Amino acid sequence: MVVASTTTTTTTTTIRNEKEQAVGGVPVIDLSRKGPQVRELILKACEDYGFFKVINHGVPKDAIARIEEEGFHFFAKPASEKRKAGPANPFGYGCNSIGFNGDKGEVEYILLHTNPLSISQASKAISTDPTTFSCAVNDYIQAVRDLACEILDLIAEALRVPDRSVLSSLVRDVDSDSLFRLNHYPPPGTDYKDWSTSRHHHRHRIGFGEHTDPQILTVLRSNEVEGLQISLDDGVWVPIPPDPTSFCINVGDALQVLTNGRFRSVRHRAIANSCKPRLSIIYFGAPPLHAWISPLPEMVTPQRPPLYRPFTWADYKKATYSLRLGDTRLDLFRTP
Ligand code: GA4
Repeated sequence: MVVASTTTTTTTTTIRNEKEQAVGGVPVIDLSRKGPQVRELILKACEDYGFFKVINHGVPKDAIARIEEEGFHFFAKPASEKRKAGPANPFGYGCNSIGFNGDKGEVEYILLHTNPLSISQASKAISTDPTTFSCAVNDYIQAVRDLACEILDLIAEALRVPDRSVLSSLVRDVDSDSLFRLNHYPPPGTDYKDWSTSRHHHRHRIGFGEHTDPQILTVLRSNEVEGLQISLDDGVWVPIPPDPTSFCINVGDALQVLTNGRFRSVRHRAIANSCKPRLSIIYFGAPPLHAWISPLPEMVTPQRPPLYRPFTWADYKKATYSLRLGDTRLDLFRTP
């Protein structure tokens, strides 16, 4: 029997209808249960939510603990030290500024390309022990890439695509443009940067503003501090309860295109209201820059003509960086 439960938050609101039952939770899928049910559950979660949690995922505890320790160690350094690893252009250390078009958030981060050569280069500016840092990053990336690929293979099977590695091969490609990110959300009032911070406690202190992820599949792990929220169709923000033992998986824009709109790349954001620091560790599985992205032939029928025109991942990235965080960039690639 495959176990798919729904996460719940403690709420005083009475559950009145089916729609509200979804509030406060996304499906939780146990990956240790192999077989046809697991892929059907993943398929349904990608269609209905674009977001789900996986448990018994096979990523070694030790790989998670090592990268978490490196992350907290780095962010605890003085601002002047951290700045030596920045500014993020887009890679490196960034503080409050997201992207190049004026987006701001109560967050500091390290953004890296997953190519081992760029990791070893970047590590020199990030750590006084670059080998330990880059080993922790590389081991973690290897484990979560395997997880992402396992999920993508199950998705391809569930969609009855003859080549089950059609999606995972994009992410596994040596030229894959996959990224790795550490986001640190300090508690309100913390002086984590040189200039003064607002000490007012806003109800919604935005850590990372609402957006969709451009890539194929995102694998996120956070510590025990809440903050992640996803947006439902009716504009309701649903908090995703933190669970350091599970991974949050979400569909990216490229997978929405590949499935011809069958899967949803869901808007999400991070709120930084907690009195405890939140650390999220994120892997964005992406194709190579030269790869063409278009709806898979199996997803196109006379009843469901292609919703998007073919484009390369390089085209999409360019569009992504020319727009603001919250913009709906997929609209630029829709068929007339
Ligand atoms: C959102 C998802 C990933 O974190 C990211 C972000 C990227 C960046 O921080 O450099 C972007 C953002 C993200 C989408 C719009 C553009 C690009 C900041 C921004 C304003 C690394 C990504 O690939 O796209």
